[in-house]
Amino acid sequence: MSDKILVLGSNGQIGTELVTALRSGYGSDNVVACDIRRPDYEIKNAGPFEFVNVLDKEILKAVFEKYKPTQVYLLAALLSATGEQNPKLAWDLNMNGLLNVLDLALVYKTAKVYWPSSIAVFGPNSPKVNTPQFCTMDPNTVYGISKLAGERWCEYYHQKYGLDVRSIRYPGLISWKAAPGGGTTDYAVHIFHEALKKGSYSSFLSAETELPMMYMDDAIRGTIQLMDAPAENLSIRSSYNFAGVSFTPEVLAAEIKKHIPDFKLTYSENDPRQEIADSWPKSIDDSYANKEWGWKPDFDLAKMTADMLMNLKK
Ligand code: AKB
Repeated sequence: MSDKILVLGSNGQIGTELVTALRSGYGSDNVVACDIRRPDYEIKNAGPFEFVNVLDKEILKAVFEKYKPTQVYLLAALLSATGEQNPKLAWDLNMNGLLNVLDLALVYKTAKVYWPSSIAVFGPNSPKVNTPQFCTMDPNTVYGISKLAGERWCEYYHQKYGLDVRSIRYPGLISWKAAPGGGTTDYAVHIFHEALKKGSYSSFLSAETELPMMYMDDAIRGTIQLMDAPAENLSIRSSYNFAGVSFTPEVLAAEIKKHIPDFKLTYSENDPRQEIADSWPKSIDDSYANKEWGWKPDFDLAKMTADMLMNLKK
């Protein structure tokens, strides 16, 4: 039987690129993009699309019934900054969306489910440098709380019901194809657009705020690598630590200046996202991902910066 894949939340920053990558591996007709919003032209015309709200159980069930997916990627979520503006909606979407999908995956015997977690599961009392897979986790954003609870549910469905659910704790993701959707790490995408457009950028995070980040090419490759890994190699069914590069706004600006020498970075003060960033790790220890499914990032800061600027200029 050939694979049939549902990508729920296909229009977001990750979904836009994941759908394209999955379609090139599994064939366009076998990857169904699903979102509450109209898809962009490229995705709509390259393969099947369905309007799906993951909180609408009837519509979600109808899509499972129609396609009988062998794999489901659930990407629909509210991120850290937007989540703080609407905590109840963030909890509802991030938690009940996940439970709806896990339940239907059991009913329809979906072979594998993918659900993204985040570095937001860590909090002020987690170790900041090389944050380990297992440590104190006291997230203080609704997004982080929902991701940590979601991780526990994923592990629970695996242990109790044998569901093959896999997950990664994404760092901030940097990409040029689709905009990020309301996170604390978004400055690291905006900065590239503004550097090219205006030659300057005002960062909402302070000069020395170091955060774990990753280029989208690495994130997509790692996600598919985890989903392709033999189940018996995977000891973690909550979510894997996953590292790319770590940098501060100041260090990123210095790298951009190598391409745009007149680029100027300034800083805005009193942004609520600063407090969120201060509660997150600076860098991540991803040795479980490395040992169990061979994870190794390909893009360092210099390579990522050059690739971003080259593609955005086009
Ligand atoms: C956010 O900033 O909320 C996200 C994340 C790190 O999960 N990019």
